[in-house]
Amino acid sequence: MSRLITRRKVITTALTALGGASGLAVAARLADWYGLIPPDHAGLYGAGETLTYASHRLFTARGSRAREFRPDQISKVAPVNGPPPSAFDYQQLLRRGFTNWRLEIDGLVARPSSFSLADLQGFPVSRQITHQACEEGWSFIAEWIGVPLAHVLDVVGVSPRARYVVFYAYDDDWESIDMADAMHPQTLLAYGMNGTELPAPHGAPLRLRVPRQLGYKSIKYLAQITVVDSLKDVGDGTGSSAPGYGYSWYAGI
Ligand SMILES: Nc1nc2c(c(=O)[nH]1)N[C@H]1C(S)=C(S)[C@@H](COP(=O)(O)O)O[C@H]1N2
Ligand SMILES: [Mo]
Repeated sequence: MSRLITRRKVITTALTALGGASGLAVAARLADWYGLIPPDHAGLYGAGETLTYASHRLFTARGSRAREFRPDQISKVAPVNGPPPSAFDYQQLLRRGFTNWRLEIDGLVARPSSFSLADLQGFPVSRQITHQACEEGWSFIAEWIGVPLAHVLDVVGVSPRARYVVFYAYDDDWESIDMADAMHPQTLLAYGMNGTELPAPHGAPLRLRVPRQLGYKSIKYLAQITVVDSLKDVGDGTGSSAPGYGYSWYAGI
């Protein structure tokens, strides 16, 4: 018997097996129907990513939560990915303790705004002890302190047309998440970590925490947030810097 199995055959077989087991085949059709097509669907992960994204959104209980841990489970060591930006404007903000830093929020919002760190710290405080898993294979548990992104979006008044929230950082990294993740109670704009202010290498003065997705979605060194109805005309249209490095836009876990 020939051992030569085409790639197509392997993929079809795998999808059929998964589809039979968990309704993913149905998800493929529903994804199209409900517009649950990730922005980088034409890329490396294509159909596989569409199926994962659609099945998470269609079949996972609305608002399901990432696991939270006890204080004694916080990791002794928290590795870093992506050192603080070397750009002069960031280094100057850092030297001045971020007193001049502002988070700009624009796009499909009723009240485009500019928040200082003190403004954000004046909003309701949310704490979570969650696991951050890097796609490169390491992870750690830490406590994150911040304001739910949903609260900030409510303050600026998000348009009903909004479908994605886009994030820009001082090191040119950019990311986006859909409204389901943006409004999720565990999605934070974090300014604190393990009981202190956010250390510079972990994203000072403000980072995103999306504990239901892999580490790279939790973008650090935030500068600007833009609310959009489509990612087609944003950057290269793939929704994030991740696809450029071979990773998928949707990194749900
Ligand atoms: N702006 C920015 N955000 C970033 C990165 C980066 O290089 N730049 N790296 C990402 C990756 S790949 C991971 S795993 C996490 C790591 O967070 P940490 O450095 O606090 O451990 O940050 C993410 N956020
Ligand atoms: Mo990562």
